[in-house]
Amino acid sequence: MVITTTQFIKDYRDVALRWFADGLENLSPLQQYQTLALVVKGYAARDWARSKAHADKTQQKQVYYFSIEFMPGRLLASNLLNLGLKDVVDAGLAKLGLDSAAVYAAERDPGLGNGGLGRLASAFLDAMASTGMAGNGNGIRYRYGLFEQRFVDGYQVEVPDDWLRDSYPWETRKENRAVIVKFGGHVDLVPGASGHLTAVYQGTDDVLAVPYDTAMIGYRTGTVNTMRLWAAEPTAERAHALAETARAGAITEFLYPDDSDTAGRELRLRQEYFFVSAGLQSILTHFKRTHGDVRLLPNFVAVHINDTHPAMAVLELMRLLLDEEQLAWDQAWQLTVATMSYTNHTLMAEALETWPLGMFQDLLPRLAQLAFEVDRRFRARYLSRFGSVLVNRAAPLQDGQLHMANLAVIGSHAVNGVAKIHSELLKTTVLADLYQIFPDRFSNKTNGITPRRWVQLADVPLATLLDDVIGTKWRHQPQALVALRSHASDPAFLSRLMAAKHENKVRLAALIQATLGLEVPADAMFDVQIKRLHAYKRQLLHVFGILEHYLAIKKGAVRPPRVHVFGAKAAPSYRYAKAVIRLINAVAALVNADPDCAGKLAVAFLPNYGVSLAEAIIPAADVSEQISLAGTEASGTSNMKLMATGALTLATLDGANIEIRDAAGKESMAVFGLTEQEAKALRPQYNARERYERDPVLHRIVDMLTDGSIPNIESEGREIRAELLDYNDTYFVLADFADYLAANRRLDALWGDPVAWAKLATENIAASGRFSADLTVQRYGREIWRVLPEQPV
Ligand code: 26Q
Repeated sequence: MVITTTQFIKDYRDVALRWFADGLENLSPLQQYQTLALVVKGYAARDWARSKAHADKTQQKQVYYFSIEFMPGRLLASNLLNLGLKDVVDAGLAKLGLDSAAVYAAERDPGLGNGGLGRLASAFLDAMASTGMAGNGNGIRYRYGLFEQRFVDGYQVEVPDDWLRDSYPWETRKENRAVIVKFGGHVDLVPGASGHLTAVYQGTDDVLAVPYDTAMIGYRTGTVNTMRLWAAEPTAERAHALAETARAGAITEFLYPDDSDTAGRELRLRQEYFFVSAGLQSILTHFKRTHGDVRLLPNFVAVHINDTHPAMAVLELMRLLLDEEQLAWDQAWQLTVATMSYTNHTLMAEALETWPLGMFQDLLPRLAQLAFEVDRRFRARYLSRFGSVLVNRAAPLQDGQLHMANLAVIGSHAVNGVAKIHSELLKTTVLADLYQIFPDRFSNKTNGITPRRWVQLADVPLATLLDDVIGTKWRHQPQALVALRSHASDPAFLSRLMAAKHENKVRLAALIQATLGLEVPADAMFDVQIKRLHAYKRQLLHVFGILEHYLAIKKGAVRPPRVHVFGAKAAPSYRYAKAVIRLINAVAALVNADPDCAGKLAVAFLPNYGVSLAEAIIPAADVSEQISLAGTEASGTSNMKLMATGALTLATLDGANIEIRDAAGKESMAVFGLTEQEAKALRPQYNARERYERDPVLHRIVDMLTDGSIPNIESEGREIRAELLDYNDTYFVLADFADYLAANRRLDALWGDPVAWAKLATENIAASGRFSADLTVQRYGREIWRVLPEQPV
C-alpha cells in the first residue's frame, strides 16, 4: 500500500472532521486514536474486500479457527506495520503536531482470553494472513473481557473490563449476516415423504447471533482475513421486552476467568454452543453460495477446534448435514471427520472438559441425541477389535457425562499437542486409549509466536540493530536470524546488543517507577516470570529463590544485583493462586524496603498482566523463568517470546523449553530440576517433610511463611505451608529447590562475564526464528488443514 505523508495528513483531517465535526486541536487523545484507527481501517478496506472476493472466485480452501478466546492485543501499530505505513503515519502525526506515543497508548487491549491459548489463537490469525492463507477466526465478542487486576494491600482485586465503553473502531457489525441459535425445547423426528426423518423443534429459546468482523491484516501480503466474533441479542419477535434483552445478551456478557477449572456451568455450555452453531451456520451458508454441493465441504473448508471448548462442533455439523441438508448418517459423518481437527492444550486432568448429560440434554436436546448415536456407533464399531475396557474408556459417554476430548478425537481426522513432549505424553496419558484406536490421527505441532509483534514492534532497539547487522530479511523470514550466529563472537556487536537491552531496561524501570513507585537499577539482572498464576507453574519456587537471595544478603553475601519482575493474574476462585500473589507482594514489600537490599535485590510485581504489559516487559528481560514441574506445562509461549528478545532461559525440561534448548544449544540455557520421568518415578515415594527437615536453607524459608518474618501473610503463609508439608507438595517445589538455586548460581557466574552472557543471548535470538508462528501455521496448513501443498521430500 502506497500512501504519501501529504495524503495521510489530508485523510486524517477529513476523517476527524467527518466523525467529530471538529478541528484536530479539539480532539482528545482517545478521539485522535479513533480517527487514526478509522483512517487505517479505510486503507485496509480494499484489500479486505479483495481478499474475500479472491478466495471465493478461486475457490481457495478456507480455514476456520474456532476458539472461545482471542487476545489480539492492540492493533493500531501492528496494522500499520503490516500495511507498511508505520513510518509514513508517524511522520504525518509529527507534522500534525500530535504525540504519536499518546495516540497509540489510547487504544484498549481487548482481553478476550485468559492466557496462552487465547494469545496463540490470535498469533495464528496474524500468521495465516501473513503467509497468504485464507484463515479466519470464529469466537465470542464478550461484553466484558478478562478482569482488570489491581492490588490492594497485596491482594488481587478484580475490576470489570469494560473494554467496549468507548466503542471499538476495528470491528464492523454485520447485521445482514446474523443467524438464529436455538436452545432447549424438544425435538420430534417426523418421517417425511421421502422417508427421511425431519427434525421438528418445539418450544425452543431462540437467540440472535450478530457477527462483528475485525480485519486480520497480513504482513505486506495484501491478504486480509477476518476474525468474526459473535454477540448475542434477542430475536426480532422478542426484542421489545427489556427483560429479554438482558437474558439473551447474558450469553456473551463475560469471559469465564478460569483457565483450568471446568466446574460444569450452564452458561459456559451456552457460550460454547452459541459461537459454534453461529459459526457453522454462517460457514455453510457461505459455502453453499460459493460451491453449491455440501458433499464437497472438506475440499474447501477446514474447521479447527482450539481445545475442547468448541468440540461440540462435531455434533453441530452433523446436525446441520443431517437435518438441514438431508444427508445420510454415514456420508455426514465422513464429511464431518474430514472437516474437523483438534488441538489439545493441557494434560491436567481437572481441565479436561465433561458435561453432565442431563444438563446437555436440557439445553441441547438434538445434539444430545446425536451424541448418543455417535457413542453407540463408536462402541459397535471398535468393541470387537479393542475390547470393552478400552472402548469404554475412549467413548464419548461415560457415567452420565459427555467427555469432550473423546468426542473431539473421534470426530476429527487430526489431533495434535503443542510441543514434542506434550504430544508424546498425550499418547501415553490422557488420550492413550484413543491413540490405540486412531494412531494415525496424532501429531505434534509445536506452538509459535509472532516476531512481528514481539520483536519488530515491541523491541525497536533490537530490530534496528538486527537490520544493521544482518539486513532486513529476518522481518519476512525469521529463520534468517541464524545469520546472527556469525556475529556471536564479535565484541562490537555484543556491546551494541547489550546497549539495546539496556535501553529497554531503562524504559521498563521507568514503567516500574510510574506504576509501583519503586526505583530499580537498570544495570541489574532483570529476571522475569510472566504467565498465569498456577501451582504447577511454580511461581512459589521463584519466590523461594528470592528469599534465599535475601537471606544471603543479610549474611553479607555479594552477588550480582537482580530485579525480579512478575506479571500474573489468578482465577478469582483459585484460593491458592491468590495466596501466592499476596506472598509475592509481601516479599516485594519486605525486600524493597530493606536498606540492606538497596541496589542489590528488588521485586516488582506489575499488576494487570496482558498483551500490552508483555510488550513492555519482554524486551527488557535478561532471564526468562520457565520453571513448571516437568510434565505439566503443555508448551508455554512466553519462553519463545523471551528468547526472541535475547533473554537466557532458566528452565526445567518441560513443554517447549526442551525444543528451545535443542535449538539454541545446551550452554545457552540454565536447565535444572527433575525430568518428567524422574518426577513420575519419585511421586509414589515422595516425602516433602523429609526434604524440609534435611535442608536447613529450605527449612528456614518455609518457616518464614509462618513465623512473622514476612509481614501480612498470616493466613496465606499457613495455607502455602500446609500445601507443602501437609499435602506433600503436589508440584515438587521442595524437590527442585536445591537444583534451582544451583542453576541460579550458574547464571550469577555468567553475569560476571558480560561478553559470554551476550554471546548466549545472541545464540538465543539467532535460534528463535524456528518458533515463528508463520512456520507453525504452515505445518498445520500442509499436514492438517490441507490448504498448502505437502512439503516436497
Ligand atoms: C474450560 C472450561 C471452563 C472454564 C474455563 C476453561 C478453560 C479456559 C481456558 C480451560 C483452559 C483454558 C486455557 C488454557 C491454556 O491457555 N493453555 C495453555 O495453552 C498454551 C497454548 O498452547 C500453552 O502454551 C500452555 O502451556 C497451556 O497452559
